[in-house]
Amino acid sequence: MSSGTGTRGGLRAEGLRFGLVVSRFNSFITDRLLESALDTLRAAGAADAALEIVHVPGSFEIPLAAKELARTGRVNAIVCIGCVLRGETTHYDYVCTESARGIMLAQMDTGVPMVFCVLTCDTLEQAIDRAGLKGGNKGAEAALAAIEVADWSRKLAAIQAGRGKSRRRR
Ligand code: INI
Repeated sequence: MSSGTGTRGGLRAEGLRFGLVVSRFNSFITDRLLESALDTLRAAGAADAALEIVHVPGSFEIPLAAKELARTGRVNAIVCIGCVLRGETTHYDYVCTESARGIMLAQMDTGVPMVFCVLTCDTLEQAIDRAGLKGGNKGAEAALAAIEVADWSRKLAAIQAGRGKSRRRR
């Protein structure tokens, strides 16, 4: 049980705008994640014109594209989609780490919420399970998270703008 007031994001997407930054690497997986994210956003009420997709070569390139998209001021939240599969070398670790860190830095720098839909899997089977088979589809989950954070971010920005006005009146 909790008491007091709270700000909670809703799960409706009318009037919200979304960016989707998608890696082409392992596109067999990322295409499925993207389709599921788009279906979920549309089902929640997002207009097609409110969905902006940016394609990048690999997950390593997601953070900068997300940051640049955020800076346009055209989106309320960004879904970052990629799939990194472990290989024989340590390349996997660098791509995963920098993609996650870069996305976090990009959202903290810009103030535009970004959700992490970069699968980091040991095997292709694990990725397939998370892109529509056994484990559901992480693209849909990420889209719901994006709607929620976009909504509360917009609500908190409105509160801050209201405070700014009342301070200026004093
Ligand atoms: N990028 C991925 O998104 N997934 C991978 O599994 C992957 N592997 O295995 O190499 C990958 N590498 C490419 C990387 O993201 C960059 O595009 C590349 O290093 C150029 O900067």
